[in-house]
Amino acid sequence: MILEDLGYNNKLEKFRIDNNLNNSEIGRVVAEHKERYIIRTTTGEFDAEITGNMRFSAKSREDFPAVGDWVALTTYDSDFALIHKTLPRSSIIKRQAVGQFGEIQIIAANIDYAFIIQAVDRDFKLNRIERYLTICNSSKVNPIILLSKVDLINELQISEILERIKLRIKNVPVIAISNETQIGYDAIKTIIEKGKTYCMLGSSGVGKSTLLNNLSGKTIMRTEPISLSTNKGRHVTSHRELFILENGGIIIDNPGMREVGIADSTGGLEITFDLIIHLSKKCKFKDCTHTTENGCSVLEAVEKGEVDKASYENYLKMEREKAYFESTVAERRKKEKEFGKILKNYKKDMNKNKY
Ligand SMILES: Nc1nc2c(ncn2[C@@H]2O[C@H](COP(=O)(O)OP(=O)(O)OP(=O)(O)O)[C@@H](O)[C@H]2O)c(=O)[nH]1
Ligand SMILES: [Mg+2]
Ligand SMILES: [Zn+2]
Repeated sequence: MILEDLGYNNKLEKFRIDNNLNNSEIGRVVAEHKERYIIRTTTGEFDAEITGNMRFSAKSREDFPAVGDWVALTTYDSDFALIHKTLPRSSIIKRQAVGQFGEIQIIAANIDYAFIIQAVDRDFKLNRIERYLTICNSSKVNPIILLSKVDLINELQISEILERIKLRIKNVPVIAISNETQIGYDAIKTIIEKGKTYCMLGSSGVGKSTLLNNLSGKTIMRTEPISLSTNKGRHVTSHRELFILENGGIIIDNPGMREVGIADSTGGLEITFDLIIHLSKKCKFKDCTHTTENGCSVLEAVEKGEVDKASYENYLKMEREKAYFESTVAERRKKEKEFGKILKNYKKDMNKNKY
């Protein structure tokens, strides 16, 4: 195994040399369990923790390693290591942490492509696809939509759903697949390249782990039928993990997500809803909210049916969510700053009192 097999590239190597990391080993985070990491290097797999220094200098969740990250580490024994640096990320997929406003959760780092997976059964929601797209678009990750479990419906129904997706979502590849019949697998296999990293996103039970198992030809992830009584996924996969396929592609499996909250989605909404953004430049008022204003080009286009109404509503909802997220983050920063000042003054007083 060489590092390139794990997705290592020239840019990372340049950083390693420029930062004199010659005395460290380089590895990739393949799994994380509550701040314990499993790192793959050229020599094997290591259980690892971050150094105290790294922990204390971390300002937010983003300063901790995540699955897919490249790290500099020192190995001890045959299976333990300490991580002292995270190498710069080419991309990072994140969402608003469930139940914690203003907090983000990192899904994975250094991802080239995301497979946004939705099953054709009760799981199918265009609004949710747009949500995942926004996250991918703000993360510099190329999205590919996989419509899964198409064995459950007939040809006509499949083309109807594909048509509905295409009406609302342009310029994103959509592949209809079945893990039962393996229809669509050829198309997926032509997309998966050696040394590139793919991340699977989707609700519980859509068939992410089944797809991974089938592509690898091995049962590397446990899969289970969805409980029929509640009709909800059972969250069979409990943690993120990175695997290398035989053709050299690198895939990250994720636990199913129930909520996909928009975190700081710089540019994400603009790309996902480019038509709306384009129209909004022609609105009469510069600060148009596209809700009630006269002379709003967006509203006009919605009325004429040129912009899908549901898509427009989804856009407004995510815009509000983003604004709320940003204000919560700003609020917290302010509080932290105030607390910092108190601490500083306190230390000053302590020093004064010494003399
Ligand atoms: N009919 C049909 N069933 C499928 C297909 N793919 C997966 N399943 C079934 O759906 C159930 C859930 O599949 P998993 O692969 O565990 O789903 P998952 O997305 O990994 O779920 P989590 O790990 O909970 O996020 C299993 O019973 C699979 O056998 C498919 O293409 N067609
Ligand atoms: Mg799974
Ligand atoms: Zn407007």
